[in-house]
Amino acid sequence: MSNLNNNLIYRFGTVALLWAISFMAYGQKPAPLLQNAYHRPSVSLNGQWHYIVDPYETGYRNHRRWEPFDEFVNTKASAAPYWANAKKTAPSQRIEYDFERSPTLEVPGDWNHQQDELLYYEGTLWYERDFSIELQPGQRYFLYFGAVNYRADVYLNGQKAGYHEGGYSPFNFEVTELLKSGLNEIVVRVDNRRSAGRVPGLTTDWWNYGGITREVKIIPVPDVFIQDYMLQLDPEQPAIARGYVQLNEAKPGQTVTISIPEAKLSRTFTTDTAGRAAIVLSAEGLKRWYPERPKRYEVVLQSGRDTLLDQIGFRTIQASGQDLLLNGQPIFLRGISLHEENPMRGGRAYSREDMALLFGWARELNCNMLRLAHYPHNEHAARLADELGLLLWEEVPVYWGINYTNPETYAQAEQQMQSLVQRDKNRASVIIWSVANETPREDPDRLSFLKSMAGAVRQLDTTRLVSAALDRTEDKQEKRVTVTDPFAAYSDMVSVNEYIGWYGSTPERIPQMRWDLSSHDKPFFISEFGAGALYNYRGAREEIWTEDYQAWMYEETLQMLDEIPSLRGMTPWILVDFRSPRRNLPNIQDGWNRKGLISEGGFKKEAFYILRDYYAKKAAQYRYDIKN
Ligand code: GCB
Repeated sequence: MSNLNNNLIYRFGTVALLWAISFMAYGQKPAPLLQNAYHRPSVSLNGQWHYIVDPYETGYRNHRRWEPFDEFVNTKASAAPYWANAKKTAPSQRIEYDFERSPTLEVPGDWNHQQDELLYYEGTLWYERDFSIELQPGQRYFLYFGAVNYRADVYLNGQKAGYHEGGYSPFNFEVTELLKSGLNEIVVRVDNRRSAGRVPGLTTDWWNYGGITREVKIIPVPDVFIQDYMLQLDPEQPAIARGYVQLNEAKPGQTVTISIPEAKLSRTFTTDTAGRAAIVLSAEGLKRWYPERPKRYEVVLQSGRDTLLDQIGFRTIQASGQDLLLNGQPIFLRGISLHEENPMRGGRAYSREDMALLFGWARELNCNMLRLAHYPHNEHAARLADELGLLLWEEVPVYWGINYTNPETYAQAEQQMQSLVQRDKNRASVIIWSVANETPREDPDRLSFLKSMAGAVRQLDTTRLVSAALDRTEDKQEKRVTVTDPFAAYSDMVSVNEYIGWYGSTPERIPQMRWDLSSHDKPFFISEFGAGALYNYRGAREEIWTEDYQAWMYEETLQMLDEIPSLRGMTPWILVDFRSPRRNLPNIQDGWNRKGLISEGGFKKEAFYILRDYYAKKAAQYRYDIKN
């Protein structure tokens, strides 16, 4: 064989080998999400992490071929990838990064608010820290992230644990083989660039906070452990709580015990060949969860060496004709929309305290409900809402013009929905899964996209309602408003973003509008309306951006909406002013969307009190007995 041929075979073989290795190293997706990671004992990796800003991806890609080092570099032999976390060992050694001498950022936390020069940064940033752990025999270990926006590539001791996409979803990797007793090094590459195929896509009306925005921890579990469970009242037979427990292994004949000690309930079930045990419990003696009496029970799940605790409230939610029934009784949702942002500190909200601040304001507003817009919020939100008695609408960022024809975009959207349902499906507060916000109704691809999303959610959870925030249809001549979006037919509650008097007209127009919802025999919900106002800017009510204009808009809108017979609730836009790179009017917006009822400094605007009083009236109108 000629040298040339030999050379080609050699080259081809090398390429194939590298490709095979790269696939192993590069292709690892997260392990199935642990149910109730919240209550599992863990080792926290929160705190100060070193960081390197890397806009040109020097630590990630070959500078000529622009390929990720993941695909062809053996970390042991090369210091180039930043995850090698190389340290100089000889005087002449050239290494052009050094985590140890780099500054630090707090985790959890977005990078935008921790360093002035990172306020608008969108790109790659590397995080690194050391930690110590003592491994126990017979245990498995998972590395858990509450959320990283948007893509995370995670390396433990120089090896790739895996990658994850989706900026608001929890994920975990099994790292039993990568961890060692004693000192370990973790490096995370975070990339928060907007892109057309991502979810959300290129544009949003909120800040694209980057970084490890939620907690990081290592969770030990026994060899055989409780991977997942669900326990909810059966909406059709509310005297029964149903669900399942799924072990991580497909092991039949394993026993699983569920107890609710306070109710003196305890039953043992046996797993089938899939390692799954169907659960049926009598719920007759259980007090129901209501916003006014958010009763939760401690539930203990035990199988083999694994024991898990949860706090679960029991309630039903149904749409029946034009009514929403909570525990079988009609309810009106006195809501408000919310972004996951703590304006007082600045940046993404991530802690229980952050959520307590926001929820406290919502309670002052006489709310019994919140719309967590437009993406999954941190887990404290649903946990705290369970505790305080606030109902929740939870959503994924299928927002405006994402790519409705790209199968990868769909897979990403469904994945985000699945992990949200997986995380929050045992929370009494969550009553609505929203699959989208303001998506183009005329686009048939979008309709198939949303229908598939709704189908996927219903497969995972049959105990809650599915909806999406749609656009209204306005006949300008006739002054008639309808909902013609075909997705309304697939939604359990017809929800629209309204904005008459703000977008396309002024508030004088509001009293002239007639709503025609005769084609929808479903509960009707206003998922948004609002007007921008700068706190303490006062003037004539016709003067845009004044508190007076916003207050006028609220008065007119509430009067108009109150006339709609099927209206069963609303979440006006929005509780607090929030940062948005789209809002550039000097001295008024300065980078903030001003539709908040509260300013970024925590001051209440006039419209806050108008909505508060309206909600007090609605609460009196929709009284129900707390029977059980
Ligand atoms: C909307 C969007 C929301 C925006 C809001 C606004 O309809 O759903 O994300 O922030 O309008 O202020 O324009």
